[in-house]
Amino acid sequence: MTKTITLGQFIIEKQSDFPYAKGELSRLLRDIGIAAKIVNREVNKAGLVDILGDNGTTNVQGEGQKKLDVYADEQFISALRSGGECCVVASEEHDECIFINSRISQHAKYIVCIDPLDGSSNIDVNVSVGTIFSIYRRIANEGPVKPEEILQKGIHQVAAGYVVYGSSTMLVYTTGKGVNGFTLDPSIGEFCLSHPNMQIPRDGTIYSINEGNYIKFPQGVKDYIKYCQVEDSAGNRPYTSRYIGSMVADVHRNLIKGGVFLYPTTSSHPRGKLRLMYECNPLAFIVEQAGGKATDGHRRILDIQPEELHQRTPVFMGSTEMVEKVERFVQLPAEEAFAAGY
Ligand code: AHM
Ligand code: MG
Repeated sequence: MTKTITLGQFIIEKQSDFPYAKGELSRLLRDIGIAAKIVNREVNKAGLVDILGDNGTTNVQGEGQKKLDVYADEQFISALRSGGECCVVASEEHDECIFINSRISQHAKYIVCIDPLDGSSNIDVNVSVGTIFSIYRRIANEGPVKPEEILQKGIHQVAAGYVVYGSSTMLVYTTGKGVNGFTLDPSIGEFCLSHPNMQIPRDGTIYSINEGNYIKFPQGVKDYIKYCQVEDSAGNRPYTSRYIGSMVADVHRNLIKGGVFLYPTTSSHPRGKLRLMYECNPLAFIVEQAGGKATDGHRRILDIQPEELHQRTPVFMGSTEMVEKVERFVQLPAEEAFAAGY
């Protein structure tokens, strides 16, 4: 019989990867894991209780919030607050950062950026949603947290992860030493190691994009879509199109099967739609750690200097070969790209 390794056990085992670590990051990850289980319980019974529907408030992007977004946000913030290892939380659901000023967190070293419930338009229809988180270490050791400590580039993440609430619930995370996935076993209420050392295939045949926005895409992206649809048996084209509309679920599938996820600039979102700090950076860190690539078409996502908390960015992430091909289409005029056989 194979031995079951729970998330808690795994985190403790891996603490020795960081000789200087005193267990704070491990406790932080454990706190996030516990909050994820609580949110999972509510997401699972979303169809049963009167928790569905608009909450009547809007978030900073002016989008309608669902009640479960609010619930998830409260659960994660409360877990981080009571855990004592986090000094600042930046959440998609709040205009400003939340500074945690409690007695137990006065020496807290970590900053957490989180999208508590991503893809929330899918809740009402029983389709996968997710949580995305990103963890930074403070630059200073003491004193009030400065804006530059929060607006760090993605390359400075010390850990990142996501939870996908799907046909099963999984938590996937990295601390910069590979990617590991845990599936929630509801019978024991524990995340158990199910996907050790996840590696994204170098190439793939799945492209994930909201093609309904085709008319609004930059020419290079339109050309790439056409490239995906052209018949070429040697190159396994036409490719398969898969778009769930929950970034976590789309990226998770591509991580396992190989593929590329695209959310480019559009004429209605000229800076892209997805957020750098708590959607693109953490998923880019995971995709890179699994051997893939994440760019905005020109720059590595993790190298972008954030200027504001809710900054948006275009994003192309997934299997290295596919992302590099997208980049060539985005960077070259169409005729040149086709002439070059991209
Ligand atoms: P949300 O944070 O408001 O849920 O929006 C983010 C989601 C992503 O999960 C998903 O990839 C994207 O928005 C879908 O957007 P669209 O409906 O424009 O395709
Ligand atoms: Mg989101």
